[in-house]
Amino acid sequence: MSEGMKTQVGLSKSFQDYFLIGAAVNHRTIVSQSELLRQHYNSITAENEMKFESLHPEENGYAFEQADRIAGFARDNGMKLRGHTLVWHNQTPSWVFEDGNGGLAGRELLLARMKSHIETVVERYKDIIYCWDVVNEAVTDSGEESLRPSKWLHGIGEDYIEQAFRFAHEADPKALLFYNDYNECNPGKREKIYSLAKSLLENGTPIHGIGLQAHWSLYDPALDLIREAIERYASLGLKLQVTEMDVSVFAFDDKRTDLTEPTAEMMRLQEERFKQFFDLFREYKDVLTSVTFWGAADDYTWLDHFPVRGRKNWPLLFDTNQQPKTVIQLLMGQ
Ligand code: HAH
Repeated sequence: MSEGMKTQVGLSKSFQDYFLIGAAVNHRTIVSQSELLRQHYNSITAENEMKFESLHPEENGYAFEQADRIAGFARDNGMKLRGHTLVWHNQTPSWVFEDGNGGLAGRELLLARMKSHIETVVERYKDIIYCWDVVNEAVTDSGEESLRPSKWLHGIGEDYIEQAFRFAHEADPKALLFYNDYNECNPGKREKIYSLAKSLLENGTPIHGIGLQAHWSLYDPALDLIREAIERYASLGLKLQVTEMDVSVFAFDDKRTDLTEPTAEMMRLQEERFKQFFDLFREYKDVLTSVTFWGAADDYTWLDHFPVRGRKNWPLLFDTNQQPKTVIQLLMGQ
């Protein structure tokens, strides 16, 4: 066998002619799931370690250690790294929005802080991070308003999104810059995201893609709505990435907490859904450049706590023992 040839075939290898296969990792899972990650994934995203509150907890102090470890894991293993995320209303420390005298930071101060944060972080990882979620979740889920009321919007104004993309582009002109959001297939929210991206393009903002988080379930969204969302976003000429996929075994309003393992019916439905999603994704390989899961295996998922406290979920392709679910054979047999 020639040098460099992989002896073990993995999921990402099976999809090498289509798109990258990624997983969110954290400082624990790059240890506890390292073999699984190496075998099956060719892209990673830091679940929390590159968010504002993790990297920049105080104005004059950055904390790079855990993010550096994740960047190192990607470098050591020849994996792609997605950056997540520069500007978001959550997991951002309160000092950012304060003026230090008991008042709120004004527009110029906020813009200066945003610029300096983006420059520092993007420049630090520009050798390995090839794309960034520049702005996360800026759009409302429902109602007339398009932009979510947030401290960024309130303090800077509607152009905060465009400013963030410009700062990121200046810091690394080669990085691909994404707008990322959830409920991205809901027709009402889809149109708001579409209009936002369209107006950014029209005023010359350096945006290159839309991230579809894809926090889905056995029941939602319907396949037709996923296809419509892909078509709609792709019509802007932007690249698309599935950035945070998981397939919850519970319907949105299901609050049951009694299960210690998924039912056979849940696994059957999940397999069917994954199969449908990947058949669809393959059809769009020219616009869809990466499919990232928000975790690598069911032994760790953020959905174990959210939105029902203490309830376990089984939303990923590998089980709690990091063994492939049966759907993996179907996906890899293509
Ligand atoms: C995502 N939000 C975030 O982008 C990601 O950074 C985080 O780790 C998990 C999920 C999804 C979301 C949310 O946080 C709250 C309500 C709905 C959806």
